[in-house]
Amino acid sequence: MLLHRSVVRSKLDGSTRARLRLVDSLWLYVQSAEGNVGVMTASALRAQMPWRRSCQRMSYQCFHTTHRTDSKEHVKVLVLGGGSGGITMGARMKRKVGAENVAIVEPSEMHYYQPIWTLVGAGAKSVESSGRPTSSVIPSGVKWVKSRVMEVNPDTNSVRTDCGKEISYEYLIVALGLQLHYEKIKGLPEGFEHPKIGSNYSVKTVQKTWKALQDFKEGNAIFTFPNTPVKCAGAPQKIMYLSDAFLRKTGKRSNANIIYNTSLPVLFGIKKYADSLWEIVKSRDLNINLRQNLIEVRADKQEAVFENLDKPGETKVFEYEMLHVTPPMGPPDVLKGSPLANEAGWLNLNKETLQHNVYPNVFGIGDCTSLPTAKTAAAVAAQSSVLDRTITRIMKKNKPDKKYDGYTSCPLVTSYNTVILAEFDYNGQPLETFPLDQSKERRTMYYMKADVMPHLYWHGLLKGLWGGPGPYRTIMHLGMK
Ligand code: FAD
Ligand code: UQ1
Repeated sequence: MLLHRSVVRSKLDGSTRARLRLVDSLWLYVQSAEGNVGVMTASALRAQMPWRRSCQRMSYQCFHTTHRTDSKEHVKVLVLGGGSGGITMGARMKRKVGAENVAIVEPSEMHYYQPIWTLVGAGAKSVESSGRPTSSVIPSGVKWVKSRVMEVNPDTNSVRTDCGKEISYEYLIVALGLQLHYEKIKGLPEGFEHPKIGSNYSVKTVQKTWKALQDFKEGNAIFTFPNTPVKCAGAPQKIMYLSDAFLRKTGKRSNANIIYNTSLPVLFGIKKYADSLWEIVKSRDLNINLRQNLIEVRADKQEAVFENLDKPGETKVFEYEMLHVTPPMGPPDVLKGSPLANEAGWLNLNKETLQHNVYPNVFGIGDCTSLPTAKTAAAVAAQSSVLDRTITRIMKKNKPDKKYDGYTSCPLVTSYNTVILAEFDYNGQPLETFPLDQSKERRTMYYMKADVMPHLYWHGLLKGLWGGPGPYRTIMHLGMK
């Protein structure tokens, strides 16, 4: 159960037996002696509990069980991470080897459909609609190991969890997602305790975006894109288009200077869609500054500091009335420096088969991988059907025969009723599902993004029944060149 911060505070008063667990550098899950669980910021917690000043440096503690369990278990197929990729592969592997032979390691009580956070930040959907209990998405009969993986030892085919459990496996599927690094921006994450700042990238801060937008009076509305790989590279600018539309709708647009400060040298990586986006940007009077990287937020003064990536040492301070932060991102800590990672820390996979380049019984899917394509749930869908096939072949001692082409998709929300549906492959070539020009803003695509995709996610992808639009693309393009 998640409790409001203030409730957590009151529950904690006098409760020295509260158990704490660092979720990221900002948020802590807190479990009081009565067993209630909540989240609060690290700084708020330090203020509450001076005897725990070092909590930010605390090691992870086993959260879900009262005592550490130094035990051993074995499973045929072990899945690390119960996000989009992990649940999807759990469902597919259950069909392959039987539920009793599959386990998923995932610490979170809630599973979120992250793509809808773009619309939550703009007030078009509720945050509640984005989450379901993890227990409800774990395929029935599959074991849910409610812990965090702390160490992966592919040489001994085993992993260790924060509860001290050692789990050995025959086949390992790594689906750990990526890690958000708000703390790499000076002044964050504490800055989120102030108003006028939000971030659609975390369930903790997405409603703050909507609040900042509603409270907007006059001044700069600034949207950022960091100097790292990100998931859904379109999301940092989708919220800008939605904010622009909201301010127009509420008659405040003439008071607003809308600015998109991006670390990238381009607005969007695929020219066909970038051309359309530049047209929109020009027609809606949006200011795009390339190669500008957010390095500091002075939330008390409503100031954001950017470095010019082309002129080292040159920084610029912007005042803001609203700031949307897309945080730096990177591979999960547990992978970085492990034998499974490449030099950059991402899971070292064969980009066509999704089999590990060094350990043949290890596979991966999604944001944690080295696959050189845009990190999206749409990519996870396409990867899942290839990975299913690869693992099946490997289990039968055959060579993988199906190849992932890098398919990924980004529904670029450009207003409260239009979307440009970008779809492309490893070569950056458009790979469009529908037999029409998807670089045009379309209402049908908005409907698909807002109302169809969530169903496809919960009832198709997570059940292992949706492997991406590949087969439909072929049918829809029959008879076309
Ligand atoms: P996740 O779904 O993030 O799952 C990773 C899981 O691993 C998490 O549940 C986490 O708790 C768990 N985990 C992490 N560390 C450990 C550990 N040590 N031990 C055990 N478990 C661990 N995609 C689209 O296709 N279309 C969109 O329009 C779109 N829009 C987006 C908008 C926003 C604002 C965001 C944030 C994302 C968007 N995405 C979109 C991206 C999409 O949500 C991700 O690409 C997708 O969820 C990746 O799946 P994954 O399984 O790799 O990672
Ligand atoms: C998709 O498959 C998918 O995963 C379920 C998404 O994530 C939410 C998407 O945003 C998109 C666009 C796809 C691709 C599906 C079609 C029908 C083009």
